[in-house]
Amino acid sequence: MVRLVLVLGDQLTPDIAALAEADRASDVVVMAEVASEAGYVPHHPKKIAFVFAAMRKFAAGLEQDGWRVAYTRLDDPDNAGSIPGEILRRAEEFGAGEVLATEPGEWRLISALEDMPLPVHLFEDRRFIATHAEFEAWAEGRKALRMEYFYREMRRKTGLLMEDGAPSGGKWNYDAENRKPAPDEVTASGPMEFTPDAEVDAVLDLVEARFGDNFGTLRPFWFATDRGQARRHLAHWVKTGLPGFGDFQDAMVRDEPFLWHAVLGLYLNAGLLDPLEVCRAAQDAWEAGEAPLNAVEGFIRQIIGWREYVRGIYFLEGPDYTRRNALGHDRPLPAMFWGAETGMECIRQTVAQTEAHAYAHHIQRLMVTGNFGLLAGIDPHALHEWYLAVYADAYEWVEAPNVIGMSQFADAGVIASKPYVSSGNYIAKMSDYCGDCRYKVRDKTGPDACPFNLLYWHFLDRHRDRFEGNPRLGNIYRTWDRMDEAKRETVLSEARAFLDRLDEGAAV
Ligand code: FAD
Ligand code: DLZ
Ligand code: SF4
Repeated sequence: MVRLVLVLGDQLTPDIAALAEADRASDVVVMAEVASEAGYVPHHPKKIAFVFAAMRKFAAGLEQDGWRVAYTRLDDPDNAGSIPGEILRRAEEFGAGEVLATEPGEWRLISALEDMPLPVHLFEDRRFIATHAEFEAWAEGRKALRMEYFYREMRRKTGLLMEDGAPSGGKWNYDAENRKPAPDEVTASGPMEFTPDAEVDAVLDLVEARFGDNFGTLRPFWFATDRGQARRHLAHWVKTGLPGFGDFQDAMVRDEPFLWHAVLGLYLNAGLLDPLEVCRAAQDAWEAGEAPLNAVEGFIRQIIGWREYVRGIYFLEGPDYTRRNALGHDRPLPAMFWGAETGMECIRQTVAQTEAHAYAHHIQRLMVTGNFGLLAGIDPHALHEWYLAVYADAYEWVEAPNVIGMSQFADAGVIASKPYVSSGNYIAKMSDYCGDCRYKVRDKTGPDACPFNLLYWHFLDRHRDRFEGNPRLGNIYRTWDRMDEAKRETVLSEARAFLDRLDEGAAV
């Protein structure tokens, strides 16, 4: 009997579980560009174009390898509009009685597949280092699920940067040498850019016609769209970006969106690159003396530590995770997140480059937009949907733990031991944004006070009951309490006035 083999837009890996279980002589691969996936949040046009172009090229590669592929384009008149709809249509067309699928990275699609009226065999996604069972076993009985300990397990499992059972260089973590402030000169050359070929161009036209009104600039489009290009980008970055990766990992520089960052998340998450191949390329560079250990360890930790850890949390915590709201925040997302005018230069820079490239680096996501969202009490679900829409590397399994957990503390501390909040000082130290801002980062109150300075205390004050006892925040509450009472009242009333302006939809 014919079986259908489902390959989703972020499963573009030749030996993905469902393909590995299938028989190319008799089974039919189903791939579909569908309105439901392209529209469940208003994805950035560059992200949609990347997914569709990479899907088309991957399907062509499968056909060359002898697979029968039933590929549906978005504008096919028979397009059923959803993944379940396409499966049913193709099952009827080919007389198929069952489906082989690799577990999707989102509860929404997992339950849609489980509810299908024909048998769907879901295979665990093997592109990750930790299996679900391994993560569950690690988490079992622990009071706190801290990434650092999980990361050490992953080092031992993969053997990356390990010598005779001990970490290379004698330390597990070289972060103390990383995270320097913004440099005077940016010497990294940025990601490798690829000129669209005719096939990619056709996708761009389609995306422009159908999703041109979504937030985000489609052209120039420069992403890699197949494995060969993604590997060339990786090799380029290992040479030009990796050596400076650790030092300037947290720095932010005006009009420099990429700095030394890898811009690999979108390729890893779609399946064009494998996490171990990427880590081995970094390790090889260290062994060849081409990159320092602090950079290579820091990078490998992001991939086999953070990336695996957040995935483990997503599946451990269950389908309600994106609805968590431990702090009861309910303010709507401000228009400046969609590009509306703002005097806050750090937000303007971060949103403008997000609009242009569907990219912002970690510290911009965490300490600029995320920090603002948390301090201002923005609804975490609205922020979750925003992050899911605007970044080319965003899929729920990786985005939600970062937003709901790490950035918004909406999971009540499953991921973060304290909320990632800061006043304007942190942004001033790590970036050159403040010099060009309508606000003054040194002003703690008054008409020009940096909004982060006001909102920081407002946040701590309104959540005092929850955070006062946190050992990492105790000193900060003591500083606040030592402040003159009149000054504290001025800070809080100016913060409230700022939030009122935000609620009125005024440009801030
Ligand atoms: P680099 O900074 O060069 O890091 C290398 C790689 O490490 C990344 O490509 C990524 O695969 C991995 N990595 C680093 N940090 C993390 C992390 N915290 N979680 C998972 N992987 C990590 N990452 C996504 O892949 N998709 C998302 O939707 C996403 N949303 C985020 C939302 C918020 C609020 C925050 C704070 C972080 C988010 N991250 C997300 C994590 C991180 O910011 C991105 O992986 C990174 O910025 C991607 O850029 P890069 O490839 O240049 O990464
Ligand atoms: C992100 C995305 C988009 C924009 N479009 C499609 C699509 O048309 N067809 C498809 O199979 N996958 C798409 N994807 C990726 C899915 O949304 C992704 O598989 C789920 O979010 C699970 O991670
Ligand atoms: Fe951002 Fe405040 Fe600096 Fe302006 S002064 S760029 S709002 S941190």
